[in-house]
Amino acid sequence: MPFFQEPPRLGNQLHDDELLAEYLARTLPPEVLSAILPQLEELGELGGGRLFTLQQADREREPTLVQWDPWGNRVDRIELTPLWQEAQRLSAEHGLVGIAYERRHGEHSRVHQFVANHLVQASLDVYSCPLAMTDGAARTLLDLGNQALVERAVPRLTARDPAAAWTSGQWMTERTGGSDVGLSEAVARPRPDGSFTLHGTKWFTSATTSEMALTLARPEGNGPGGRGLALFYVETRDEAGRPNGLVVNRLKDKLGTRKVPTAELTLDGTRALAVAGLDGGVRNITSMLNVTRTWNAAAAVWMMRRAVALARDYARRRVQFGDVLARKPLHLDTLAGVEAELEGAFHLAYRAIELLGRREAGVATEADERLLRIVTPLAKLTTGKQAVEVTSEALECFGGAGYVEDTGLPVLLRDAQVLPIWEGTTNVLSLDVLRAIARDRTLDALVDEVRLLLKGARAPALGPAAERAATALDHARAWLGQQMAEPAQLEAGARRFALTLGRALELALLCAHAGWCLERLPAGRGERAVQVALRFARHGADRIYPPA
Ligand code: MFK
Repeated sequence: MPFFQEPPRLGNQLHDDELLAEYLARTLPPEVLSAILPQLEELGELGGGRLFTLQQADREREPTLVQWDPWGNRVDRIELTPLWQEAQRLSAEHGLVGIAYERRHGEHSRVHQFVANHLVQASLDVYSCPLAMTDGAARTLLDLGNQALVERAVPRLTARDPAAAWTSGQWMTERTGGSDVGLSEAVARPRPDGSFTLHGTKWFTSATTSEMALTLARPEGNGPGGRGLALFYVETRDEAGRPNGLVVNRLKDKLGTRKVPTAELTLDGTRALAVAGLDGGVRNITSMLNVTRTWNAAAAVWMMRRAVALARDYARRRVQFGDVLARKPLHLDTLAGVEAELEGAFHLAYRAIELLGRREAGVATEADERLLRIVTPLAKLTTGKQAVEVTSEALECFGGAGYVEDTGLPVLLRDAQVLPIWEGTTNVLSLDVLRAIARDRTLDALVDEVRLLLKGARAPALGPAAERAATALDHARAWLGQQMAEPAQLEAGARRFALTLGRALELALLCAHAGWCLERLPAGRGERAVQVALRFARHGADRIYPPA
C-alpha cells in the first residue's frame, strides 16, 4: 500500500484554543461568559467545520464584474462567490458587527464581538474587510452625530436580518496616494437641494458590493490638503437598483485577498450628502480609520491562529526521520516560536479592543482614552508584521505542501501580506504614533500601563521577561528624548521606535496574563503562559539600533 499523507484537520475553534479560554476567563465576568458561550460554541464549530469545508470548495472561485446586461445597459454588478454569500448571511444573523452596537454586555461588548469574529473569520476569506468598514461607518456616523444619516444607515449597518442588512465601503485612496490622502482630486459640486454630486476616480475601493460608502471629496472652491476635503455619504444604487453615477472600471488583480472585490471606480455625478460640514474630511474619517485598524489587528491574530492551528495539527500527523514532527525538538521549537508571536499579538489586539469597548460604554477614564489613541496604531503596525512572519513560518512547517495551492495553505501568506499595507502602512502608522505622542501625552499613558501590567507579573519565573519589557520601553523613551531635536533622525527611526513600543507592550501583557494564569489556574496549568512569555522575551522587544 503506497503512502498518502493525511491532511491537517481543524476541530471546534473554541475548544482547541487554550489561550482564548484563559483570556475569556481572565477578562469577562462569569455571567457575561456564560451568556455568550453558546454562541461562541456554535461559531467555533462552524469555523473549524462547515465553513472550513466550504472555504476549501470555494478555493478557486473569485468575484466577477458584470459590466453590461444582455440588452446593452451598463450594470456594473459584482457577483460574489458562494462562500461570501454565506458569509453575508451568517455575519448579519450572528451580529458580527451588530453585537458592538446592541451593547448587551456593556464595556465587554467589543470583546464579545471580536471573539465571535475570531472563531469564524479565518474560514471566510477576508469577509472581515466589508465588516470592518461597515463597523467603521456606523461608528463614524454616530461620532459625527448627523441624526438623519444615523437614523437611515446605522440600523441597516448593524441589522441582524440578512435581507435588511447593509455593508459600507470606505473610498479614500486615489491615484494621488493612499497615504497622503490630502492630495485627493475628487470634487464635490453643490446642488440646489443641499446635496452634492461627486466627480473623480477612486483607485482602491474594497468590497465594492456595499450598499453605501463614506468617501472624501473637495467641495468646489475649498483649499488644498486634508482640511479642504469633506466627508460624504453615498448610497451606491438608486431605488431601481441602478448605479448612482458610478462606473466600475475594473477589479484589481491582487497578490491576495482575492475574494475581496477591490475595484477602481469613476464617480461621475454620484449623488452624495455631506456628513459633517464642508471641510475637515480627513479628521472626520479618523473614527473609521481607527475602527478598521482595530479590525486589522484582530484579523492578523485570527490569520496567525489559523496558520498555527493547521501547523500544530499537521505536526501530530506527519512522520519524518522516524517519528511525528510533534516529537522532534527542532520542529517543536519552531512551533513554540510562532505560538509566542501569535499570543503576543493576541494580547495587544485585544487590549485595543477592550479600550474601545470601554470608550463606547462611557466608562473610559482620561488615561484609557490616551492609551487607546496610541495602542490602536501600535496594535495595527505590530501585529501586521507578525502576521506575515508567522504565516510564512507556518507554511514552512508543511515543507513543500505549504507551497502548493490546492492544500489551501499559500493563501494564508498572501492574505496576511495585505495587513501591513492597507489601512495605513507600517511607516504611516509609525508616524501616527509620533503624532499621538506629540499631541496627546499618550506615551505617559503607555508607560503607566506597562508599569501596572508588570506589577501583576511578580512571580520569580517571569522576572527575566518583565525585565526585558521594562528595559525596551526605557530605551525607547530615552531614544525619543535624544531625537527630539533631530527631526530627520526621529522620522528615520520611527518604525523601529514604534515596533519597540508595540513589542514591549505585548511582552508586558504576556507577563501579566501569565501572572494571572499562575495565580488563578489549577496547579501546573499556568506554566504554559509563563513559557510563552519567556519565549517571546527571548525574541526580544527592543528594535532600536544602538546609537552610532
Ligand atoms: C484589497 C487590498 C488592496 C491593497 C490595499 C488597498 C487599500 C484599499 C483600502 C483603503 O484605501 S484603506 C485606507 C488606507 N488609507 C489610510 O489609512 C490613510 C493613511 N494615511 C494616514 O493615516 C495619514 O496619517 C493621514 C491621511 C491621516 C494624514 O493626512 P493629513 O491630511 O496630513 O492629516 P493631519 O493633518 O495629520 O491630521 C488631520 C487631523 O486628523 C488632525 O487633527 P486636527 O485637525 O484636529 O489637527 C489629526 O490629529 C487627526 N488624526 C490623524 N490621524 C488620526 C487622527 N485623529 C485620531 N486618530 C488618528 N489615527
